[in-house]
Amino acid sequence: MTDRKIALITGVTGQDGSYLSELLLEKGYEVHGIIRRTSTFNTDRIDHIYQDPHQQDARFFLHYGDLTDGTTLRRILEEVKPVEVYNLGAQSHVRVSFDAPEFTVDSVAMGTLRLLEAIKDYRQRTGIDVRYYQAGSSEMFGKVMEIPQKETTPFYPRSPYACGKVYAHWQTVNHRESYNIFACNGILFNHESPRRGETFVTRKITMAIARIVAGQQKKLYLGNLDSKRDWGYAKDYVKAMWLMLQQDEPDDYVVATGETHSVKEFLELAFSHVNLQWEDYVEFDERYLRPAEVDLLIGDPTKAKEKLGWQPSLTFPQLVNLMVDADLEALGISNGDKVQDQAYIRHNMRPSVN
Ligand code: NDP
Ligand code: GDR
Repeated sequence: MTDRKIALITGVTGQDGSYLSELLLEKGYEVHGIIRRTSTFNTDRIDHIYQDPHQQDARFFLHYGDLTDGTTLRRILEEVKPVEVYNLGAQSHVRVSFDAPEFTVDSVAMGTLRLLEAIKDYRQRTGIDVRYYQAGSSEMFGKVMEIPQKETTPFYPRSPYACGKVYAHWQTVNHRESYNIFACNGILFNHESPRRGETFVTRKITMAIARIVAGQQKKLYLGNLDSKRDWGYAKDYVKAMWLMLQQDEPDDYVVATGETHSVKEFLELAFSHVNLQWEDYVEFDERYLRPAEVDLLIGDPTKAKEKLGWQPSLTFPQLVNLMVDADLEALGISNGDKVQDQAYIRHNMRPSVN
């Protein structure tokens, strides 16, 4: 038996799972993550913290499992004996959720129920208290009912993904109220980073910019440029998850920056960081439109600030620049001057004057 805290994370291979693992390891936790078997490796984001489990002092372990497989979730809980469980696993792409609604809802909604039920039974059998974090989303607010959106704003989900998250939210509240489980819902607004999945709009843009500068891509095809999002930095947001589970009482919190920007504004800032004009590269493709769009998200993080002492650390322009620079660096292009030169040389374009 060890004295250190043990945490279990679903979705450990994702953007947030990787940052949360790093945070918990820094805090001295033993961290267990659930990964899915895939035909190609999908552990890029956590390879740098992977430890050989045979190592004496190993504190990071991976287990095969899936939120659609309740038996395995139960077995992993029994084996790992966590005191904190972070449920980050999901088919998390909103557009894709319209194409694969059943799988999306199975992982997002039923997956949450399976995990909560497993925790309930595990706690009853062992007497070990488990604190639970549910990865809720601003997508649950969907159609604008109130601006800014806060914990009390009514939900109006606009996609299978968001409908699944609303179910997961209320099921989490229900397990808290029915069985006295320390269960928290984080209602997190969009959060991005250099580890963001490559088909979400921010990363799609910053990767395209790097490729354009490197001469590997000519056009960037996007859908709706008018929707507005409250974009923050993922590394900050995983801190809020952890903070929620360290409070005296379980509760639900909006985590957001309190600012909103359109996709167009993101494009403007990101392209101008490398002295290019987005209008020269971006083309419309209707396949990226959603059957129902969420037009405007802007969160009110007052409760998280006051009760958790949480703060975002980056401004919107800093986040955009950080992401562009990281994608440039991944292609071996490291600073603004070089960027301007390379763009000029490879495309024979005139660098923009502003
Ligand atoms: P990612 O898409 O980067 O990661 C999702 C993770 O879930 C991956 O590890 C993925 O595994 C795993 N996963 C997918 N399906 C299953 C399944 N059936 N069983 C177990 N695991 C599964 O998401 P993020 O890291 O960006 O987000 C983390 C969570 O927070 C998600 O639940 C997301 O819906 C939610 N969220 C995200 C926000 C954001 O802006 N990033 C905002 C609000 C909520 P694999 O690598 O094998 O695909
Ligand atoms: P979102 O993020 O749907 O808010 O969900 P995404 O980056 O996919 O879309 C943001 C906005 O950009 C518009 N858009 C495009 N989106 C994508 N992916 N690809 C495009 O080519 C494109 N063109 C325009 C979209 O229409 C949308 O308005 C993310 C996910 O991480 C969810 O899991 C999470 O719950 C929410 O954020 C909060």
